[in-house]
Amino acid sequence: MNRNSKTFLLVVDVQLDFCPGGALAVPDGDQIVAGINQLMKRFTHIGFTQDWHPADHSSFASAHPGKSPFETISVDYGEQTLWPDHCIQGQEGARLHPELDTSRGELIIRKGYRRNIDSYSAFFENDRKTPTGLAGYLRDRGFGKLYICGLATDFCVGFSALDGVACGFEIVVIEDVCRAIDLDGSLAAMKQMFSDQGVTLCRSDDVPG
Ligand code: VGL
Ligand code: ZN
Repeated sequence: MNRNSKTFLLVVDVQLDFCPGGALAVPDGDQIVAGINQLMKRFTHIGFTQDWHPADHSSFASAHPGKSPFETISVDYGEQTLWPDHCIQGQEGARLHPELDTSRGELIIRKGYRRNIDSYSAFFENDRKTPTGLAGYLRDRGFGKLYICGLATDFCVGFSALDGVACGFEIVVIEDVCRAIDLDGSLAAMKQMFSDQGVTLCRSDDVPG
C-alpha cells in the first residue's frame, strides 16, 4: 500500500444538472460552489469528475418503460436506482457549474459513459470492478491522500470515498462543501459506511494551507 501524505483535491460532479433548476437537482447544490473556489486555494493538485451519460443511458427511468425516476431495478451488477435523464454528453446540464473555477484543475475524469452500466464512484463503475483509471493516475503521480467534495454526498462523493479507501488511499470528505440527495435514508447509510470503512470527515477550515 502506497500511503503517503501527498494530497489531491477531487471535486465531484459539480454540474448544472445537480444544481437547482437542473434535471437531478440536489437541494442547495449550487451553494457549495463559492466554498469550493475558496478551498481550492489550499491545494496544489486538483481534479474534477463529470457525470457523462449517453442519451439512452440505462440508469435513466426513461430507458425502462413503465418505470419512474427514483424507483430501483435489479440489474446484473445488483440494484440500480433509476434517475431522471441527466448529464447527457455535450448538453448544457452536463457542464461543470460556470462559476466553479476549474482553471487550476489537472484532470477532469468522466464517468457513466457506458450505456449499460452506471458509475457513481470516480474509481469504479457500479459493478465495483470496472476501473475508471483514476487509481492508476493517482498512484502514478504519487498521491496518497485525497480530499473529496462535491455532489452528491450519498452517491458519487460517497462511493468515490469508499472505493478510494478500498484502493489504499487515505480519504477525507469535506462535509461543508458537499450536499446530499438523501433518498430513503441514503445519507445516514452512507455516513455509517464512512465510519465503518475508514473515511474521515472534516470541514473546509480544518484543511491545512
Ligand atoms: C449522481 C445520481 C446519478 C451523483 C450521478 O453525482 O451523485 N447521482 N448520477
Ligand atoms: Zn448519473
